[in-house]
Amino acid sequence: MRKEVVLITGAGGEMGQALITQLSDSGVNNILALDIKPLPKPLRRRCQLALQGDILDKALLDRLVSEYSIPRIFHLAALLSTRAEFTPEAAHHVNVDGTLNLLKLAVDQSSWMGRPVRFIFPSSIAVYGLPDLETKAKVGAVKEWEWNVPTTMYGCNKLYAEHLGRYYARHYRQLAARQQVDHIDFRAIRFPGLISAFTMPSGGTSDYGPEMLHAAAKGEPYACFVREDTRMPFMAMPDAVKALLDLERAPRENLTTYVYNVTSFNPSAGEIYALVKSAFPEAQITFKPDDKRQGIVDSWPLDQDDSRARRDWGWQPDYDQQRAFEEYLIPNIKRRYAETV
Ligand code: AKB
Repeated sequence: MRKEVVLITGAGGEMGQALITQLSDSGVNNILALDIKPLPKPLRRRCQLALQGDILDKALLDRLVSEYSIPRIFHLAALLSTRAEFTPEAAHHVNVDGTLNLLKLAVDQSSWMGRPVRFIFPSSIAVYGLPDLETKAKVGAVKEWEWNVPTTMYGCNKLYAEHLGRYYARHYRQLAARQQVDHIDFRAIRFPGLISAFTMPSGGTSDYGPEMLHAAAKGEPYACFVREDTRMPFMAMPDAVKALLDLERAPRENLTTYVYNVTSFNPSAGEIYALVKSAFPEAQITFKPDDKRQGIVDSWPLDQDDSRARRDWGWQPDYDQQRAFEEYLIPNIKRRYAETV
């Protein structure tokens, strides 16, 4: 018999690490972690199996189908927005072809198990694209169906992957003599920028928030690559994991869409600076906007309207801005770097 596992791709990324920790703390002991890089040792211990491998490696994915029963997939692997602009075609491979491979794996799994596979997909604020700052200020919090005209390869990839998920969930092989629907129970969340106390992002464009904070805690100088008045939504990592798990647990009949915005607070870069400075008065932070990366953040909305998530599956963040900084970020970051100094 095949062993039942929860598959997490991109397991070594920021969200993957936080998700593995939360799942294993809650007693889940059958995690199959997949990442292109080796998983840090403390996390490996929390997984049934930690595989180093590529989501583009179809032979590897076929092997997983033959060896494991996989009713739940958290497909987190992606190349983020800044990195993707340096190698757009490679990003397309990972973000789109990789997702297609995972959707196909889910279809195969579902055929073997005779029930739908729950497929949880983190999408992003990057699927939105606003033409200029005037429009950004005017539209405020965007709804899921508005301004779906991304300017980045990553944003295009995430938006298309959402459509692929919807297609596989509802229309897959629609001309087949006996179309089998309900292969995949696809659920996606459009996240804002994320801030973790324990890990650092890499390759994203919302990275200025966490970078400013971690640099201050380490006593390193930091030049913020966006203007002080730049505003976009952020979320503390525990809330991001909570969103993934809450949506995963939500009864299907309550869900009215495949894709949900979630958000919690939306500080300007100057406000993040003020919060960081009050916790670390010695922080050496300057603002040195990079026009190109600035342009990407300027194209993202200043807030996301998450009323659908609140209505359909009771979404509610635990951390507003004050609680995120005072109770989660600052104390944990101080402890973390005090231990390593
Ligand atoms: C990025 O900056 O690319 C990501 C995102 C907003 O999805 N953090």
